Amino acid sequence: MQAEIINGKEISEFIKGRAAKEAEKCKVSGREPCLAVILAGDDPASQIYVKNKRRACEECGIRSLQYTFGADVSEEELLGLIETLNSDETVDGILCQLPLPSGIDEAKITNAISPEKDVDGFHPVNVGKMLSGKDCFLPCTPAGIIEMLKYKNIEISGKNAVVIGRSNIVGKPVSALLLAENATVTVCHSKTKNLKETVKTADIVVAAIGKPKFITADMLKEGCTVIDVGINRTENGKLCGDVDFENAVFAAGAITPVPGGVGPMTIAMLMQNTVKSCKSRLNFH
Ligand code: L34
Repeated sequence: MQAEIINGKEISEFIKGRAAKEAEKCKVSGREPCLAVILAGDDPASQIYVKNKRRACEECGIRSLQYTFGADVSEEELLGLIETLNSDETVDGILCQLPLPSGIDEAKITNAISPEKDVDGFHPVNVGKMLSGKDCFLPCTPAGIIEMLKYKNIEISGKNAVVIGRSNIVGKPVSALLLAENATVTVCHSKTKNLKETVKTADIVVAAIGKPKFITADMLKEGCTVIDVGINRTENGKLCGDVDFENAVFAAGAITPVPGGVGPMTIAMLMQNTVKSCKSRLNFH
């Protein structure tokens, strides 16, 4: 039997629709929500993602500001801009698209963004709050994954979730969020000895490795849910995930495609976070 294909595009439209309604309320009671995006360097993928973010802002009635720099931008320049945006009362969200050009200390930049405007949820204050289950900005990709599972009524509580990858922006935070939803979470990474056997135990697999088709059908437990976070480009420019979709689709019970899976969810959650920030800054809930 073929797995149900989880349509991230469709779910993201639902979330953006909800964000748009909230954005309209903000506008009525004060001003439009506003997101400032900083793009530095010439990573072609980043350019696409930032363009998609800007388009989503337009769809949701969120004002968007974009600041573009070359790969030769200095840390001081970025820190100066962030300081200006931090103290601009009309700016609700600030994000600096990663990766940054080499030589720039990503942590230093991330930490400079005011936690109240950190719609990426990357600031240590928000990471700490997330880990202790407090209200905060949740990182967009991990939050989008949880949202997808809930939207599809896929049970998380009591299930075995195996996360492959331990990055600060996906692997670690998605593990924390799955744990908060009462999953039994295992995190695999490059030093994991029995990866294949571990993945086989998973009811929910989150693949965030960055290697095309790393997760193959034979690793999956029949009927499991597969969330593919990878976006890899093949030689001919085609997008491909970390999961061998064509074969995994016959082993899994539900699976996300690439493109049209997690990517659009990341952007929808960013819209939700921006509106959340605006609402709290306008003092209504
Ligand atoms: N600061 N840096 C910061 N915040 C983020 O949340 C991100 N991320 C990741 C990379 N760096 C970041 C994103 O925005 C990944 N990411 C992201 C955003 C959007 C899409 C993919 C990744 C996306 O739109 N994906 C489309 C395909 C786009 C394409 O053609 O490449 C999809 O359907 O998956």
